[in-house]
Amino acid sequence: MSKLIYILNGPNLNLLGKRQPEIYGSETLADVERDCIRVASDLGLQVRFLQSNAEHQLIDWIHEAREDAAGIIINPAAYTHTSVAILDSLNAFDNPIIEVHISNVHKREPFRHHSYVSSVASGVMAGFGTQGYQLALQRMAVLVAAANK
Ligand code: DHK
Repeated sequence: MSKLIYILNGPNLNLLGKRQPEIYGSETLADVERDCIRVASDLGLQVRFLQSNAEHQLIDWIHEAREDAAGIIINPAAYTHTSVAILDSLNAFDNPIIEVHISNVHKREPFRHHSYVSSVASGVMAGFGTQGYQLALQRMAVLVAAANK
């Protein structure tokens, strides 16, 4: 059976493609989901692709992932820079975590340079546009295979 990867997206990412396209590009979140499903299937993985503007909902999905996910790819969006609660929930997840940012947060305002999530992530993708999700899935496939050796 193919392993399940949760791909979680935080606040405002529902507006992807419409919001600040000069920063986040013109692809919609539905486009990203479609590409992730295709790449995951080529890698022998399954994805559960989710977005919420609510911190508690992201935390509930992270708790749910404890039951059935081999890994989590998360773009916590603005919660990256503020949420100890999301960090705590990720600390309760035992499988690999990859953090994704569409933009290069290090090139942007100083408040975006700190991430609460990075301390628990195996790796961080930033500035690769929406392609970062596909690159994260490729890396996740390697981490999941290594964990099952
Ligand atoms: C998305 C957001 O909404 C911002 O709050 C983060 C992240 C960066 C991104 O690049 O995907 O600072």
